[in-house]
Amino acid sequence: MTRRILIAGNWKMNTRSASAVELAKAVVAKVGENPKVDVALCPPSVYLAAVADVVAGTPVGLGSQNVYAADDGAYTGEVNASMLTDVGCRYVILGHSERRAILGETDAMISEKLHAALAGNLVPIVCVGETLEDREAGNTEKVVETQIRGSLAGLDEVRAAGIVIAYEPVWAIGTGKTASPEQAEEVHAFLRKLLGEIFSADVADQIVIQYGGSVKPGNAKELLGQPNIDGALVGGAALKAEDFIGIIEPA
Ligand code: G2H
Repeated sequence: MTRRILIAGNWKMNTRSASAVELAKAVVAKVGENPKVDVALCPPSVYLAAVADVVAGTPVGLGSQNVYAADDGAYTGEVNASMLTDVGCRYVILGHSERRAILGETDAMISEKLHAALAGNLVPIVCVGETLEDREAGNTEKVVETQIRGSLAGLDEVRAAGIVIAYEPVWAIGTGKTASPEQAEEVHAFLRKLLGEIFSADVADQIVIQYGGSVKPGNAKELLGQPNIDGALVGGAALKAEDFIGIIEPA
């Protein structure tokens, strides 16, 4: 098993140029030169270049929160994978539940983005997760399976081994309610088994599956201690360097 923990900060639509640079500098300084885990920062796209300057030559990776699945052309307002690698991105978050819910992203759209990201040498972080309604109706596994099968459609085994999945139960996002380590592990184990069925057990064993949803210093260690939880996608707690570091250090 070669999985390495990945802690990624999803800054969502927060910060300004000065605070983005300040936050990135504080994280870089605390992470040091030889972290035990992989670390990435995903600022708003307008600040990618500024944060890229800060993380260049350090172990901290850069990620985008979205990508458009087309080559250059008449797509007003959009940014493609080639542009993201050009400014120094290594990762791209795809299908975050906020984009699914607010911007109407579907599994088919996420699958197109996934293929564009991989063609552009980006590591996709594909988000899946159920709503409270889904969970209470006993549909968690069915919902995440549909999202996984749809979002990863057409993906081959070789490329699958290099992707990242983020399990983010919608009811735990920004609500302060975290899935218990047991609740999260149950879904992560299901996802690993599902990935084994779609690809192979060997590929499933290599795929990093992050947990996301109100991760903070106080709950990270226990979550990350679960056998199938390989990292965290962190929102609110990634906006304060000391909180973000408090998640990375014990990981
Ligand atoms: C889930 C997470 C980051 P938060 O959206 O992707 O945000 O940690 O604020 O729940």
